[in-house]
Amino acid sequence: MKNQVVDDVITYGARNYNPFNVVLSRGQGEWVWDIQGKKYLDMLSAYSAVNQGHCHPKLLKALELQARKLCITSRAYHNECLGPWMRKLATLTLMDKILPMNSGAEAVETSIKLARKWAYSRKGILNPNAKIIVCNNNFHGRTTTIVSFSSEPQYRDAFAPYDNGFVSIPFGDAQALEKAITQDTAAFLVEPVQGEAGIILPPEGYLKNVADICKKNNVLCIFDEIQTGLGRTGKMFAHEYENTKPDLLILGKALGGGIFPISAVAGRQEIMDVFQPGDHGSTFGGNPLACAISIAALDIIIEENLVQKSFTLGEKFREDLRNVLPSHIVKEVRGKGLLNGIEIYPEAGSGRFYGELLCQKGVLSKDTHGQILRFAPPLMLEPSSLDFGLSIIKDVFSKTEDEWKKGS
Ligand code: IF1
Repeated sequence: MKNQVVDDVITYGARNYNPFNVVLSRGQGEWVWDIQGKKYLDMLSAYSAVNQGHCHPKLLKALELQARKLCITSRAYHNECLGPWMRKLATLTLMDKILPMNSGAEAVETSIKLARKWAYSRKGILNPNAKIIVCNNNFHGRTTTIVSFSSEPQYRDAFAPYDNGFVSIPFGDAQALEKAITQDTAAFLVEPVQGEAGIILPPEGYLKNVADICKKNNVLCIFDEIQTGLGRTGKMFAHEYENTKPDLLILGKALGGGIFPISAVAGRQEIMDVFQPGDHGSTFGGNPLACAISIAALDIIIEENLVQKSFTLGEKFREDLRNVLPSHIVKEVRGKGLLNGIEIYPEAGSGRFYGELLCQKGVLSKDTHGQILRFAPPLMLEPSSLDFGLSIIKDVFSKTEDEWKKGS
């Protein structure tokens, strides 16, 4: 497709993304339309940022009302929306205190700073020796500190020098955590389901085990639920599956309903209280517009029962596909709630190829690490829309890349 919009991105844009050749111009609920008017089922949801569905009327109303009133104050002054939003989020997360930021990576950085200051001021670790344990194949964002502990060469290698305050262990192995802990360990940072790594589920009991190990060793347990939180995995937070709780919980993405960036760290008082005025901040963090939108975004998840929907429709997604996808093409269908992955055998074709074919046939998804396609639709999708998606997925995975290319 020749198109000026795409040409301009190619001409003027930095080349850090390689998008599918589709220009999206409109969205409603689980559906998006391109500039030619073609309709797609959005099964990527902007990497899980639109759990509430595109252009939700309640979000638009909150946006408009607040935008007409006051958008930004900075934290040098109070605003009317920050307090109510903090109260709502603290209640929902069962945490004492909330710290607002904008992007997911900033909230991860915030949790790292909290853990380090807690380690020096409360645990008695000698500055600058604090270490944070992370997992192989993690994804926590793109800042220089965060990519320092990425195990993905493309995300890390060209961006040295690195921050050496991190130690990496295998994901899903609670014993490895126990072994890795030393006197200098401040915290353990983990995703309840590894998203970018390819929807990797830890063994059952893992989250509870690591939280318990952390507690026993006076190490902070930090769950990055930026992607898994707010209903995505069929619980409000993925850690609820194991009746456990972290010391610090990181949220982002759907916290802003997919229409405004807002992220947060929620945590226990004794950790959050290590920050004094001036220790940390953000120009936009906690702005009234973001908070007003986030309040509506959280209300929608609760009022529309999106957590239960995610659980039920997710079960359907996996059951339906596990029974029918050809076993020489699809290695595994896995996930929790509406965070799902389909892993393809390399011999059958590439994730990119299948992603493009899905897109041509009206289903948006995205490959990761070559062979895995991610499916994470808005949680409010109609069962009939899911059926449409499932039928396209079945069609697309009925043949190998070679068979599609030969037209057989
Ligand atoms: C990209 C994937 C998803 C995250 C977790 C922190 C962040 C993310 C668990 C950072 C962000 C993104 C960012 C986006 C692609 C994407 C992604 F492709 F990497 F795998 F979601 F599935 N923690 N995830 O998943 O949040 O600063 O971006 O707000 O970087 O291209 P952010």
